[in-house]
Amino acid sequence: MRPTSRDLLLIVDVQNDFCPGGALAVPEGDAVIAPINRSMQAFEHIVLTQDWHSPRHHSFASAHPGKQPYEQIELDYGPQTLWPDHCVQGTPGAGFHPDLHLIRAELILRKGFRPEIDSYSGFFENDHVTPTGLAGYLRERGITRVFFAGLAYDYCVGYSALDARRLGFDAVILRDACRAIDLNGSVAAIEREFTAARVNLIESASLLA
Ligand code: VGL
Ligand code: ZN
Repeated sequence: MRPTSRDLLLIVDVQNDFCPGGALAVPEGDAVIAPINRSMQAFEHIVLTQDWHSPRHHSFASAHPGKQPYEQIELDYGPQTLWPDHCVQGTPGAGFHPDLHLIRAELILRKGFRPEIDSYSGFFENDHVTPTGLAGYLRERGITRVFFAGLAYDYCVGYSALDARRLGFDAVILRDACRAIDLNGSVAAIEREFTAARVNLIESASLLA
């Protein structure tokens, strides 16, 4: 599967807080870096997303007295899982992992900066209606298929891939270049949605074969 100029690699949230030692560490989060750096060689177009929260963001348990991380609450736009404080704007935890190759990235898209609303997807905030602008960017640049890698498989990668399909893009996840949080069956749940939405899963090695 050789990518063309109409394909783009979207690298999701490979930030210090999602890697071992970080505030919201994904198990083996840093294991995505080697396959991502290798996969970049196969792509003409590369975009990164960066989780970029205001201090006291409403997705943080610390913003809700009496609530603990990983509990779920209802916000105006529906259910929201509460997280430890993470990826706060300008902090080291919000930075990209130092081993990730950034040189060839054409765009860094920040998301989750509005204090009252979370944004798992790179395309829409968690109300599923407020766009980030990414779809317009991709369409203006003639991109028709998006390949996904990064963190976390069952949250920001998965939500982004599902939104890509809703917006009419083909979506392919590089499975070995992602790691999951796996909270309350979140991997099994999102994989059912991948099947229904025709999000494809491949191994990154098949890009360079
Ligand atoms: C993410 C939870 C909260 C992710 C971001 O990048 O998957 N997950 N914020
Ligand atoms: Zn976040």
